[in-house]
Amino acid sequence: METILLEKKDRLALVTINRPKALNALNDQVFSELESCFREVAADEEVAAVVVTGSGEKAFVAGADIKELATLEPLAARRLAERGQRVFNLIENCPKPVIAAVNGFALGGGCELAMACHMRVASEKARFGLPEVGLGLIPGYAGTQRLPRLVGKGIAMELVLTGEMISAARAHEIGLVNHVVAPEALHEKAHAIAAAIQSKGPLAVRHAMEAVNRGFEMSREDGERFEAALFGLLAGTEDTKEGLAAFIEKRKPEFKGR
Ligand code: CO8
Repeated sequence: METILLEKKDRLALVTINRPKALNALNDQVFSELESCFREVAADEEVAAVVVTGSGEKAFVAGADIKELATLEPLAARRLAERGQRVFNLIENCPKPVIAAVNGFALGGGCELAMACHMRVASEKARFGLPEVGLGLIPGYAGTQRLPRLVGKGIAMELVLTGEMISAARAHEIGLVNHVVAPEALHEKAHAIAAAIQSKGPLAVRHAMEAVNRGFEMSREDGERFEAALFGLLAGTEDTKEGLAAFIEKRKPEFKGR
């Protein structure tokens, strides 16, 4: 892979979008490689969590590659949007928790990529926005769908219609990011969240993610039914028995992922 760096260490996969000269803009190659990368980490039993970040000091991802967009006919543009949505859905549905470590500009497709991750940690230097309307476009990688779900319809509408760029502090205030930290503490914070998750029962983590993700798109009643079904499934596993026994015996659980 040329545009994505994939490093694995201590059960954590670090995925770095690596086109720093173009502020890590998402072109066709980035999408292909991002897709392969997420298929690999999803299938790798040694990987328990994933952190996604951008290469260089300046940008997480400054959006879709505008030079590539400028050449597109309507049908090709629609196909490109659908393909990007598919890849971002793959990230959202990754069975391992995916944390965006937003180190700089997260604009347009970059903000949409961060929103497709399960959690977002931002450097104080990060900037967020969906500036597409200023280019005569609209967000095309599900930004119009994920942003209102994260921050509410009114604030999402304002950000989408004005294309305004907001600070990390404002992103935190509206619930777009979970934490804002000093730039030098960004990876440490993302890794600490990943480590906290890694210490828990892996099957429970996977089912909890599925309950939140899928339940979010269902009616309340269906979501509760789905949660109860997953709860029942888990109850038959060795991990659940181990977790409960460890509490009663006042010791640390040893989860095996089965
Ligand atoms: N695409 C391609 N190249 C880019 C992009 C981009 N999104 N952003 C920056 N670059 C390139 C610049 O062209 C420049 O290259 P060069 O040195 O060859 O001229 C290099 O990166 C550095 O950028 P700047 O000189 O502009 O750096 P500044 O520090 O002056 O500015 C900004 C940084 C503010 C981030 C500025 O680069 C900028 O505004 N970038 C564009 C941000 C943007 O509008 N993003 C949204 C793009 S549209 C989108 O994401 C749509 C998603 C849905 C698509 C659906 C599929 C059809």
